[in-house]
Amino acid sequence: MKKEEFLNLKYRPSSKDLVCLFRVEPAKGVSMKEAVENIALESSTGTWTEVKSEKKYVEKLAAKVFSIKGKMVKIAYPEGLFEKGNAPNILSSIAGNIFGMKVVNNLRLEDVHIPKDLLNSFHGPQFGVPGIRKMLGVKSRPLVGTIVKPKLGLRTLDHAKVAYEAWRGGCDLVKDDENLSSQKFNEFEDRLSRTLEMARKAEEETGEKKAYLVNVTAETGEMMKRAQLVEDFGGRFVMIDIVTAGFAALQTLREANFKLAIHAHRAMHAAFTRDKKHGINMMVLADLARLIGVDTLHIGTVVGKLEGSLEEVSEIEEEIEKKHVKAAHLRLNQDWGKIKPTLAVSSGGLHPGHIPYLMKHLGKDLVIQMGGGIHGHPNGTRAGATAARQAVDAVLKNKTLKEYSKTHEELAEALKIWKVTRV
Ligand code: RUB
Ligand code: CA
Repeated sequence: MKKEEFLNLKYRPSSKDLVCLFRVEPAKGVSMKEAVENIALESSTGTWTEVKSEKKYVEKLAAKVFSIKGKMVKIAYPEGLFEKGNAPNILSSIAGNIFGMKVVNNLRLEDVHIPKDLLNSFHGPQFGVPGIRKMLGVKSRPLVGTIVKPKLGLRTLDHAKVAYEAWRGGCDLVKDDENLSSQKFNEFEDRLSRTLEMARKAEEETGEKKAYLVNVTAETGEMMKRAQLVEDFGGRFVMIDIVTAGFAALQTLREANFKLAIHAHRAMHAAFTRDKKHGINMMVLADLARLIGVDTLHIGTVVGKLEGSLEEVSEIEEEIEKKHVKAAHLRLNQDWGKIKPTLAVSSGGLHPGHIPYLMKHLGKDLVIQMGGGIHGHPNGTRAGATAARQAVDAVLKNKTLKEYSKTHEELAEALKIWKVTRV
């Protein structure tokens, strides 16, 4: 097949096509036409030269560049190019060799639209937003979570105690940090049993449901053994670092159908999502996470310690939480059909003073998660968790944090050291 045949601006994608939105910057001396033809062929059926082994029937599977607007390019991929229910396989085509091609100076995969049959070959979240709310008995307010800090180094009993204090003070969720697995100072099984014991104690004392998001990230076989332990010990949740563990591992975990919700941490994503010209937009990672089936996913905070604009973070939240997603700034439309919504998590550098901003811009279907912003409270973890819940209550009661802190001591103490972000 000739290179030119991979470009057809008259082509209208069918409902069976997977569509990708790319931002393309051709290399010096290379035309846009040349660059996009090469992207389409390398990411579907072609290679750098025409081959004699080609058959007429292969042509039907060729990708087609059908829209070029400035640097933004849309390519349609026939569904038959992909194996159903195989996330790594999809990525090896649409996010594979093309990033290293010499014909492009920069190339970024901004979004992907997944056709119905391919979509339905994945599990999607087991619980989703309604399932998580039901599990925790929280109807409409944002959930409050924390990460046990120091992120590494705490011994098991101290870890469990910090978790207890956080739940007792008002956290719904307590999670491990992304780099805690089963190090010598805090081994998995002992941590799991001691921390779940504390969750139960906090549940009895507060009358609220509590969840421990224990990190099962490990070599796949080991990860599965750990997830099984969580189920056996009566846990409700596991967490996994979806980028470092990989999409295949995530599929294995999801498709085992443990009676456990899956929390997705995205550590390492910024190595390929941060550069606005090259790599992969967080939107694509969010699509894959929902498709494979995580129940909660980190999406960014806008105001916290890590990078991400309000526009980007809000668009990602819509992508994972809505049933019908309209095309936007750097987003393609998507009908999620039967796939449940994933609950968005804002985390990273947050404290109670950020809560009015987060609830105004990201709504109530949100986990507000703070590590330093709870354990750094002048009176300790329990007071920190209480201050976070008070900040949520203040917003729900239409009060400013300043007003509410007059009658809520923990919040008042928090606001003495951390400022309120303007809404
Ligand atoms: C939270 C923390 C998490 C980040 C990850 O700790 O460091 O690992 O949320 O980033 P703290 P992201 O609340 O003390 O900052 O959520 O952007 O993936
Ligand atoms: Ca998408």
